[in-house]
Amino acid sequence: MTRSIATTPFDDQKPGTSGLRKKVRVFQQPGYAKNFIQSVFDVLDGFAGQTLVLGGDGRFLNREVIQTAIRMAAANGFGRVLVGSGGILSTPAASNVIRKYGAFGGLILSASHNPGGPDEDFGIKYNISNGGPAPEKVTDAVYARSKVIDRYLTVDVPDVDLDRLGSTQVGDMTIEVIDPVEDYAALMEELFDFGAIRSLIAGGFRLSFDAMHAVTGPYAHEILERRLGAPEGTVVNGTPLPDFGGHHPDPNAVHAAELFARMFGADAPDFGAASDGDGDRNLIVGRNIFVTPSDSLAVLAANMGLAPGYAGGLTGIARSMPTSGAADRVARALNVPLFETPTGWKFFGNLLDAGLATICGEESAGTGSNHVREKDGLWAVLLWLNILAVRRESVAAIMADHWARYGRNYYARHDYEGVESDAADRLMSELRGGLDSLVGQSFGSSIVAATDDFEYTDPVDGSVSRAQGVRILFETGSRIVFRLSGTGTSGATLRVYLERFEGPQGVLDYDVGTALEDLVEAADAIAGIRHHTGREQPTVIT
Ligand code: G16
Repeated sequence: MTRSIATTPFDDQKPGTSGLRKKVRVFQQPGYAKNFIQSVFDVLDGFAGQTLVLGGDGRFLNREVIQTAIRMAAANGFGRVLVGSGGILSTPAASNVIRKYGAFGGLILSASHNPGGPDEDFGIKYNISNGGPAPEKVTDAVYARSKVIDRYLTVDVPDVDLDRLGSTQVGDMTIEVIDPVEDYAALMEELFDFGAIRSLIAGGFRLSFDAMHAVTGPYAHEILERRLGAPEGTVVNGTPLPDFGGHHPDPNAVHAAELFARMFGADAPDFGAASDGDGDRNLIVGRNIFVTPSDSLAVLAANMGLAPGYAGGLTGIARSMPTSGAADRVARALNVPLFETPTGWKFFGNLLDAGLATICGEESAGTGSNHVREKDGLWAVLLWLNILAVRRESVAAIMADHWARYGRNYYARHDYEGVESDAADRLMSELRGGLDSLVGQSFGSSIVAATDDFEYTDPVDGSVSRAQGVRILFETGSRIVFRLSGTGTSGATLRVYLERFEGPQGVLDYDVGTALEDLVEAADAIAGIRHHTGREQPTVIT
């Protein structure tokens, strides 16, 4: 019944920061998704008879590729596939299912916060048995294989009914269609004090969660409204749609503008939050206050012990390099190590597996812990709620208290999206070429103390990742980081990360834009952003 189908390679199947992301039209080319999935299977060893987890964020093409992957998994010799009903599994829920059921790995179909629909984005990523994204050595091998692949394996069977829970057979392989929410909700109940959050909400605390018509809708309805008693309507845009209702499911001030308006408007709720396409990112907004992801990581780390799942304390904190140093100060106060990794959740996996870090976070709205091996949007929301339920203070009061204790890292990321790739490459290579001569130069009142191109040696397996972002460090402690995004699907996105630190005795209530004005000027002077990109302004500021 297994058929081997001849195919020819595509030359553009290099996984980026998080799996293979391309336009839907690219994935619709005959053989494109199949080549990639077969390339993944071809570089894996020892999965005969084992379990594969399958699910996605429900975007356009999700169901079709799930059916394809089921046939290919059967043909390649997997023993069992666990698939979320409707083809749905959020990224953190998939990570949990992989771990809980001892699966060999999983395929997660998502392009995360990128828009969906026939003219938008699709993606496939492979996660390994610890539930985390495949490390670079695996993704590099997949890319190498994709360049020479000459056949894929499949079976001729009808589509599996993804909307009926239960088991069926495809050849020798069992397919189990599982409830995508149940295992995840049970894990959240283990980690957090649902009783305390329920009584906070019952006492009149109001919250608003924007699921952005993406995967977290069903999870948030179940957990926030059914289990925690928040009134119906707390979750908005709660039905996953193949095109996310025409929006970018990217939880930031631009794409979650309605939530921002609600939280900064008259009669704002006490707490606002949102998640992205596949449910691994989070946005936290208090009444009249936006909490940057870097600050959120620091506050969560400092207060985590208030949640029952973390009452034993932390072993360490990890952040990606461009994430602000706010968490570093918390690590110092807690006397635990701080790990600085390149961008990409995959770099946290080894630290979490080795028990070196308990909480990890990134400036790109991703925070998570050792409960799974992915960042986790609803987890961050629930940890915030647990902290608020214990401290009974407003988000603004918690932030003010945090800054007064640790100081404040003013922080912003400026993205220049859709820049012509050659221009972006030129900008980066000129910047790299001139790094040494920058040291000692003044920009405004700031003098450059050091520069480098970030390099990371994994403390667990010793693997080295080079050229992970250019850092300009000023004598004042301010910092500018430049790197190109590894998740875009058209042109290049230049990311410029700006950070300025004020100690506990400094000015802690500047407007962020004003606080960073000089650094914005310096960034342009150093990298020639206007000159290379032709842009006067960033596309998005987060
Ligand atoms: C992915 C990765 C994150 C990374 C982010 C941005 O997030 O999982 O670790 O920080 O992309 O990466 P880049 O700056 O290269 O675009 P997601 O939510 O898109 O999967």
